[in-house]
Amino acid sequence: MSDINARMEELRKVIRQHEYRYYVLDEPLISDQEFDKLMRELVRLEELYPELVTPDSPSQRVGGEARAGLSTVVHRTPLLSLDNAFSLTDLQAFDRRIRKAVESSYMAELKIDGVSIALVYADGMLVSAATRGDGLLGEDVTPNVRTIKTIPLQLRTPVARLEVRGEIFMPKSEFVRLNREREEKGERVFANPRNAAAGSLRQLNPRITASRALAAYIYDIIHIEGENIDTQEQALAFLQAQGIPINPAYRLCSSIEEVFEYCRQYEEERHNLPYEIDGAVVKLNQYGPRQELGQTAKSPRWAIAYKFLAEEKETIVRGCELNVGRTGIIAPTALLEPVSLAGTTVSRASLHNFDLVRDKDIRIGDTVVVHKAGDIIPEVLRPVVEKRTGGELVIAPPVHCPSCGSRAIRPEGEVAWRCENLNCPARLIESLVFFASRDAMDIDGMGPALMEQLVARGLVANIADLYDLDQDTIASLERMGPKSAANRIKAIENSKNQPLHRLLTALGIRHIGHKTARTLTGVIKDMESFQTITADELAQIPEIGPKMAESLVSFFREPHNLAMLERLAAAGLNLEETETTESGGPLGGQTFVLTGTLESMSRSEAGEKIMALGGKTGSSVSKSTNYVVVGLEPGSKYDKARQLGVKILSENEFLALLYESGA
Ligand code: 1X8
Repeated sequence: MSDINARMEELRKVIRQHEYRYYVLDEPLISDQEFDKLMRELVRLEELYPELVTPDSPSQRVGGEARAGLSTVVHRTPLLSLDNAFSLTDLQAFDRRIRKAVESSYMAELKIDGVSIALVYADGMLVSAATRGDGLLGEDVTPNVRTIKTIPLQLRTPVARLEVRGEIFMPKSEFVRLNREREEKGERVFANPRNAAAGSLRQLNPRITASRALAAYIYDIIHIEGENIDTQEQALAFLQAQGIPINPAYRLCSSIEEVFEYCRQYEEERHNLPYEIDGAVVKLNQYGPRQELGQTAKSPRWAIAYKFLAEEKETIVRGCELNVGRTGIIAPTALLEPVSLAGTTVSRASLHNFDLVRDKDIRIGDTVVVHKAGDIIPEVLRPVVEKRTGGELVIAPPVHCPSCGSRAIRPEGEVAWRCENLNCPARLIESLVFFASRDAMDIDGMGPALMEQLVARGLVANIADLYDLDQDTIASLERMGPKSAANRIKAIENSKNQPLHRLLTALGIRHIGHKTARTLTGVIKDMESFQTITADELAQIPEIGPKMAESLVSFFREPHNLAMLERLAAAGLNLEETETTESGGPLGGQTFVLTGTLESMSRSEAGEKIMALGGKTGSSVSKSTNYVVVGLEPGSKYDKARQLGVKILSENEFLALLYESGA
């Protein structure tokens, strides 16, 4: 029975982690099928042993609200979609229908490829921001939208009520930056700026939204009290005067021919814009005629979207290059017969990973269809199978790392093939910076700039080489005097005494972060034992999953890694766990003070949750307080926290922290 209870507890924990990755981070580690399998096992066990069902089990909200934390908003006016025109002929037909009924000029605007949003200002204050959802029910993303800098929280000249619609989007440059960062971390990349914007907006934790440079254009006033507006032109002027961002690329057109010209112009110029558009929106300028025409169940009769053709070209795959990223990911890149596409000549395209190559069945010699993700990043969409000659070569996953020759490994459940050699030249700089970082060996002053110099000059080719550096060598680097060099040497020397869990963290083994390293060294107290332990034995340790176990074993089997560990030992590094584990739990050692009324739970519930995760609650704010959680109408503790610079959490941020900690 206790075995069954333990299994159920494990399932709940694993499912919660996967839910968090899926719903909050938008970064699932496993397929939907694998997830369903875990959930089915849990539900089956709970049916067999109903007395073991816990109220907080993930099974208790199956089919319930999906996105933990985001609540639903009813749109007072539904968000409609637009009819599409795929050609100028379609536009002409639209114009004829309009002219039969009413007379009005047109407003032509760009169609932004982002996420539709509905904003409500009451008495001049932003009170609600919701996604489109199904048009009737959207998701409340108010805290997230508040982090978007161009959206005013307050109108310049308040009106009683203002409801507007617009588009939140990710500029192309931010999309490229974010995807590059994610690829380096081994995370899935977003397919296009729209997905990236949606993923960033629908976060439980507004801090994640804030870290992504989202932008917005507002294009319609749905409802306004306290101001008269009769045309789209006036609407745009009003929005602009209020400090609300509008897209300046609009054009008032007195005939459909002028609209054609607008569409033609932007179809050509779209690649020079800093954001993605997928067409133009043509709407009647005057509100009176709009009202006369009305709407169908789905869309207004007075507007239409002219859709641009997606830019795709055919070319030939001439070869496949393997590149090793800083985190050891070995990624395939297609070498293409140069082809002009969306404004540039394309001769390479990322194939992302070998699963994708296999699923799309892309071969060397194939004629393929290419496009640009986010209008920027060339990608192979599919092979043109009819054009195969039989001489095409299948692209197989790598056996060895192309940079250092180590055996390539694919951790179970991951898309990436990896080089596990920590000292592979391609991975070296990143590994060194991580090794010295605060949570790891905490070697002060050894950041990227210094590490890059050390590697470029051939002074460091291995983590162990750090411990062979002398003061003169460091002093010879750029922007280094004898004094700062001496400080670096002292910091390196001091790091030799760090406890084993820090060293284990510093090695940067996949899935083994600071917390897991602590758990491990609570049981396995010297480095040597890690070299002989099996995956099965590791998996016996509570909180150590099969992925972690597999990752550890493969790390300690890699000959380059073993050679490096031997050198670290010879350099005199401490290889035993010396620090006793702090009070356990993800919030271990953290003190919280609560002030004001929380909406989602009582204060005592909040206290219980904090304690269940190993944290403590305090009644007064001091310098040793880690967090002050601020609810509605907070008291003087809030001011005290601000005075002392104690970290302040909104209720949403607090919930996100609890969730991340497994509550
Ligand atoms: C969607 C969009 C509209 C506009 C721009 N971008 C969009 N994605 C616009 O009106 N300028 S209107 C719209 C809709 O009504 N579904």
